[in-house]
Amino acid sequence: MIDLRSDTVTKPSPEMREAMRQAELGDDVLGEDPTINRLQEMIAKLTGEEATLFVTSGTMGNQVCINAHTQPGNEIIAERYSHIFNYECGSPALLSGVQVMPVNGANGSFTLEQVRELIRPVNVHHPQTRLICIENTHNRAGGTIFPLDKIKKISGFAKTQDIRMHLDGARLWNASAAAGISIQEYCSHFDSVSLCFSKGLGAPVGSIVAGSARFIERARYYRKAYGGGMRQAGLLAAAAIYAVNHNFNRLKDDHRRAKYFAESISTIPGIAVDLTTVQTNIVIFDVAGSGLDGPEIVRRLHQKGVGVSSFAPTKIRAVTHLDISDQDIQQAVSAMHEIFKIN
Ligand code: TLP
Repeated sequence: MIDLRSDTVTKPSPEMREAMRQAELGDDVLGEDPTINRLQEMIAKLTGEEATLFVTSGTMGNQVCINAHTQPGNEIIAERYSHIFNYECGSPALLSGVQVMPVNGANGSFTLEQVRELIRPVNVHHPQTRLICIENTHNRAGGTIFPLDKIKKISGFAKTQDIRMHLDGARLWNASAAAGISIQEYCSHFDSVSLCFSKGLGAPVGSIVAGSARFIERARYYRKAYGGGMRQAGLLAAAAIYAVNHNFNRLKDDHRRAKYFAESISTIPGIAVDLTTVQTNIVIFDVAGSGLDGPEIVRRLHQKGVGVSSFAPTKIRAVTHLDISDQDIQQAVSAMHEIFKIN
C-alpha cells in the first residue's frame, strides 16, 4: 500500500528501533529518565525556550498549553479550520472550560487586523480573550506556512494586550525546512509551542511543549492530570532524538514529492489543485469537477493500492513522508490517471 493518508503512518526504521533498544531508562514522573531529560534539553536548545516537556501526542501538547495559559470562562482565538478547533474533541471546552473564537483564515493564516476585531473589550458581558493560537504549517489548508511577518505583528500586539501566544507546531519542522526560517526564530514569537515527533520526523509516538520554566511546571501538572505522566518513556524519547537528528534535514524530499504529485494531477480534467498552497508535504485536491465524490475516489484509489483521506465531501488529502519514495509517487500519479481515464 502506498499510504498517503497522513505522515503519521510511518513505521520506525531498524536504526530508530536500535536507538530505542539502547536507550537508558528511568522513571520520568520522578524526572529520572535520562533519555527523556536529554531530549527535553536538546529541544530547549533548538527552540531557544527555557524549558520543555515530553507529552504523548500533539493533541495533549496543545491542550496542556491551553489549560496552563487560561482560566475557565476565558476565550481563545484560533483559526476556523485549525486542528485545535476541529480535531481535538472540543477539548478547550472539555478540559479547560474555555470557548474558542474562530477566525476565518486565508490558507490557514490571518492578520493582525482580524485579531484586533476579535479581542473582547473589557465589559461585564464578555469573556476575557486570553490566548491566540497559530497553526504552522496549517494542516487543513494544505500544509501552508503562516508568514513570519504576520506572526511578528500579531505577537507584538498580543504583548501589549497581555494576551498569550501559542503555536501548534506539529509540523513546524516542515515550515522551517521550506521557508528556511529556524525553529528558534519561529518560537521566539510565542509563549508556548507544541512540536510533534510522530508526523514528518517519523517517530512512533510523542510531542513536546516548550516555554518558560514556570509555564512548563504548570504544563507538567496538567500532563499528569490528563493521565500523561509516563514512566520509562525514554524508549520513546530515544526514537524522537533519532528522528530530529536524522529526519529533519530530509523533509525537503517530501516537499519535492508533494509538489510533483500536485503538478502531475493538476492536469487531469475534473481535478482542481491550488498549487500555491502546496508549500510543504500536503496536497489537497478537489474532485467536484469529476462528477464523483471524495469517498468514492478514496475507495477507487484504495483498490489500486493507494491510500488517501477524504477531507470534505469533494476534497481529498495526500501527504508525503519518509516511507514514500519517488517510485511510490509515480505509481500514485499513474493510479490517479487510470481512475480518471475510466470516467
Ligand atoms: N493531525 C492528524 C489528524 O488528527 C488530522 C493528521 O493526520 O494530520 N496539530 C496538527 C496541525 C495536526 O495535524 C495534528 C494531527 C495534531 C495537532 C494532533 O496530533 P496527534 O494526532 O499526535 O494528537
